[in-house]
Amino acid sequence: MSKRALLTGITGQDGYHLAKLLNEKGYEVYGIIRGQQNPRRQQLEREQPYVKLIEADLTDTSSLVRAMQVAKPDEVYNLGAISHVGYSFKTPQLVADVTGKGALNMLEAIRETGGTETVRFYQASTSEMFGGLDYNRPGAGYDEDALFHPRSPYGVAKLYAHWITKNYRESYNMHASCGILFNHEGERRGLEFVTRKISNAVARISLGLQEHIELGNLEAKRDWGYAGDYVEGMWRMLQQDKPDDYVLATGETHSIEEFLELAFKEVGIEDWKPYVKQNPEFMRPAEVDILLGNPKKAEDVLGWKRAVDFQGLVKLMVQNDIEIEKTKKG
Ligand code: NDP
Ligand code: GDR
Repeated sequence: MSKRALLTGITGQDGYHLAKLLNEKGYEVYGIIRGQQNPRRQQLEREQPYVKLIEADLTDTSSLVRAMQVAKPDEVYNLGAISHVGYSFKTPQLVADVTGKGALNMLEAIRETGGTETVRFYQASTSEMFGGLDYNRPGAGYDEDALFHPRSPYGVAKLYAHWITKNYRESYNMHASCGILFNHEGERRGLEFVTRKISNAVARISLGLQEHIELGNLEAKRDWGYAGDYVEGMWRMLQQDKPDDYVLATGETHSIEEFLELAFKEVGIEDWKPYVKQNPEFMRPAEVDILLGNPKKAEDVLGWKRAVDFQGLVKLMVQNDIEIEKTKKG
């Protein structure tokens, strides 16, 4: 009998990679999709016809209960969220409802359908729960025991989701694990995130389709890995006998400027500065200046290690966007 998995956030970056991985592992994959006409539905149905879609919304527990009844999953991966940190300052209450309380709604749907002892649950926690090294300086990077100090409505909502997941583990003996994932990127990253915004702009500039790119803070540093590597870590967490929390990260940190430099070099441009304008619109009311993760526990216990390095990631993203833009152009 093949295992069954239910994913929220199926139309997002990680939903794509995780559904692909689970399908390759022989799972029956179910995904919840929201909205009466989700613009990403057609592409998903074309590219991943093996995913069975169920209409539901993280803010509507009754729809999640129905999704549980239809999918009858062995594993639930809660990837759904309003995930853009900058946007969370504009819609903080919505973000609390979806990104924070949505996790509680999913946990309750599991309980209401009798899955407390049988269903394994993954919560997509984040490095945004830490506040940047100025606030809390673990020399070797943030690990599972580092102090939290979220700096955005998104980070605060995720911290609630993180703790309610731990609480359900402790209260009801649920197999519920949190992956504290540092930034992970790739071909499927939304264009609103800085790495994809840059790789897309660099591709278009190199093809003569765009003149410059407007960005916010160029000095921020992030621990950037490849999304395809990180979904393997999520799956491994749910295969452990005991639930637990794990950091997934590369253990390296790089600035936006470093990303720009490598991305422009990939298309033969040595000096990126004339192509980049700073726009205060993309600055945040509070910033996380630097993130660096320590993935030792995941490496030791899960045997997980990232495969794609920073240089490889930038190259992969720029080349992917060049192909996409060329196809559009031609
Ligand atoms: P994306 O922004 O690409 O995807 C978010 C998903 O959530 C989309 O499928 C979206 O669906 C869905 N969603 C939004 N609102 C609702 C709702 N009300 N009900 C149900 N689904 C909803 O995120 P990623 O794939 O990059 O990330 C996956 C998860 O991991 C997120 O929770 C994110 O916060 C977290 N995370 C991501 C990291 C990263 O670097 N990528 C790092 C750490 C954590 P729709 O098509 O309807 O908009
Ligand atoms: P982040 O990713 O906030 O780390 O959250 P994002 O790519 O949005 O920002 C990274 C850094 O780049 C700076 N920046 C800009 N960001 C965006 N989006 N657009 C710009 O034009 C721009 N210019 C500079 C930001 O200020 C920031 O310092 C991502 C999301 O996937 C979260 O859901 C996830 O939890 C964390 O990663 C880990």
